[in-house]
Amino acid sequence: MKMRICNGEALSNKALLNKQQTMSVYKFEQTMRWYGPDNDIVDLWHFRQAGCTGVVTALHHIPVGEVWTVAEIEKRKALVASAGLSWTVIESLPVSEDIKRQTGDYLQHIENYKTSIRNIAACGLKVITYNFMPILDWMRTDVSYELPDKSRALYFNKQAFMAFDLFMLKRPHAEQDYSTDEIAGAKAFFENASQEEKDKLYHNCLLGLPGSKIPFTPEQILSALDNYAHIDAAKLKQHLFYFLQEVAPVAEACGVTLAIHPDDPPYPLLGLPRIVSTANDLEELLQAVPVKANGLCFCTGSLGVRQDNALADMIHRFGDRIHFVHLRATKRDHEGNFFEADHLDGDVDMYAVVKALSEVMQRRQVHLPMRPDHGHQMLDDLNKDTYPGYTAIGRLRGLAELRGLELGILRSNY
Ligand code: DNO
Repeated sequence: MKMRICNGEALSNKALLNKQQTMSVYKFEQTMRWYGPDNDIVDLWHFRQAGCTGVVTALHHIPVGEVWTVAEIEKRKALVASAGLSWTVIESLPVSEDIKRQTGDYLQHIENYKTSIRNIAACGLKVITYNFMPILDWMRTDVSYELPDKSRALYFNKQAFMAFDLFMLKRPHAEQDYSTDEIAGAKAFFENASQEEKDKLYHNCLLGLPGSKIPFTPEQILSALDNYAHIDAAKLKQHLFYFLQEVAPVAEACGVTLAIHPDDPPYPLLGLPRIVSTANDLEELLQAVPVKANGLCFCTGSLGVRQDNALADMIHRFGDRIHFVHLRATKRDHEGNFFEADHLDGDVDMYAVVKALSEVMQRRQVHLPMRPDHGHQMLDDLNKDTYPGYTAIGRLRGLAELRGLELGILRSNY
């Protein structure tokens, strides 16, 4: 009789099936991001139809730095519940620029952050995602990059970005950040681009933060950059660790976990420091405040842009502190440009990633919330005005593939 190994025990296929049906198997809690009732064209019920049990959302209407009240949190929670879903993760409870720079009202903002954490806990929510990227969140040079199958993806072209920085934004001293060859390449790129291509690049690079469709103006970016003139990576780290020392114990005490999102892309942009890009960065920030509440949002699309980030190893290494997972794959070329590939394609070894996460979940006996991060604009969504990366159909495809991958891994291992 053919035997299979389950948790070190040799079992027949039938015995294995019986065992799998009775034992607790820990798997992803499937979610998608929802931008809320006023901003998102994707209907809450569509998430359920895609197989989600929860959504990831935020109160984008509350200005950054202010308190999220219990009443506002409860209102959103009830709305999500009206479609039979739970509000699984907050993405994001944003950290103000004042906190990142330690200027102005930062102490008050930190107190407000603590109050929001307590209010979130009082409403029964458990995971808060945030990031510590100065000024900009994610950055792409093209948000409708046509793939061979005519679907559209997000794309980052280094030369295009340098051209934007040097010749459109005209950031003071930008040339000091690039080599002579890079500047020559960016110049050639710029000179060969049509006016339409330049306009598109300009618009994409100035796109507002997720949750807003209002682009930055160049003046806003330049003056915001000026405010970071004296903040290097070491200083920004100090600010992050100070923030964590203040807020993580509050989260720990009320049973909420904090999940920091890595830099996207994971290297400095526009001369701004980026400090959550590598395994060492993650190690340092976890050690700075060694409590469970100080944890990670493990985003494979962001971290995976760097070849030196060995994702499955990092999952094993930091597994105890991963509280939320974004699954996405990017494909890079030899020049460092990358586009967002299909979820099971690209440079991310998604099989190894899901297997490692699955092992972490069995060991910790938790169901980690996961969302398929981004998706291609495809089929009917090609004619809709959606948030870049957040179409319904592309994410539905991503989730379906990831769910199948996880099931295959679970059935062959447990
Ligand atoms: C992009 C997202 C990020 C993320 C924030 C978390 O699609 O993954 O915008 O939500 O960085 O604070």
